[in-house]
Amino acid sequence: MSESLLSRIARCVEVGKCDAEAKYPPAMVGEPGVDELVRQALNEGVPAEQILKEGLTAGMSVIGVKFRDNEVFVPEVLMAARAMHRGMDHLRDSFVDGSAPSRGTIVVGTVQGDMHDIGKNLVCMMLEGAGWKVIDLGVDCPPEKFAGAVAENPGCAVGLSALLTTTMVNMRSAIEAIRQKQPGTVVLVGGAPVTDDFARQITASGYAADPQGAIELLDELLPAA
Ligand code: B1M
Repeated sequence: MSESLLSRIARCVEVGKCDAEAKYPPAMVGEPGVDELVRQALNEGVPAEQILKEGLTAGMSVIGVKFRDNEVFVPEVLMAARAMHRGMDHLRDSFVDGSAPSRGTIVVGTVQGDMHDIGKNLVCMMLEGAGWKVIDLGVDCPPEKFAGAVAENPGCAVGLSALLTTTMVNMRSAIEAIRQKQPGTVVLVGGAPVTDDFARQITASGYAADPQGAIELLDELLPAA
């Protein structure tokens, strides 16, 4: 039962079906969308992690492959991203229940030139759930924006996200600007094209492949007092 529900969520992300009221895609007018189906899954007790992985992210992976293969284009991907956000809104409370003690402050942003924020938002949500105070700078953040946030939050850690091979190089200048303001700042990097090796080259403190990896790396680099 919940398996087919998760497949329906994935399908709705793939085709950009946000909710029952949505007029897009025309073939699905009146049918439930991500909004209703994610709520239904939560009501049925499906764990938020499973909804995220087997529903929302699964749908986004399909659209990712189609985008790469030129089977769909930017408008379709934007519709899918919008639908995914609708689902993530419902999962936020499950990941961020406020029960974890404060672990410190982390500034997070997508680097300059890069507009991708779905993965970064997930990382922010999970870090909040793990007890971090997250300052989300958004997308397309120039080095000075990170440096400014670090100056305003002494002792904070920083998380940089990039999804493009052309923008991941901007992580280096962001790290330089951050460390100029606050030497020794712990800076994590992540995003699909980023690797451990690249992280070492740009003197990042570490690379995390996913939000859980980011939480564990922070625990390792900045152990709780
Ligand atoms: Co873009 N895009 N996109 N895109 N897009 C990719 C990244 C791409 C791989 C698609 C493809 O060709 N298959 C490709 C990059 C190729 C490359 O550089 N090698 C690409 C391209 C080329 C582009 C444009 C240049 C397309 C164009 O205009 N011709 C353009 C660039 C715009 C810009 O940024 N300047 C563009 C635009 C867009 C949209 C705006 C349409 C939209 C973004 C909407 C949004 O984010 N609000 C979009 C999308 C949605 C994608 C794909 C389909 C999905 C990305 C995504 O959200 N994944 C993507 C293909 C793909 O990845 N399959 C693609 C789901 C998300 C949960 O995963 O972001 O990887 P991800 O995050 C993961 C991990 O990476 C990690 O944790 C997350 C959760 O597990 N993580 C971190 C991320 N940040 C982290 C930070 C950490 C730790 C872990 O620590 C700090």
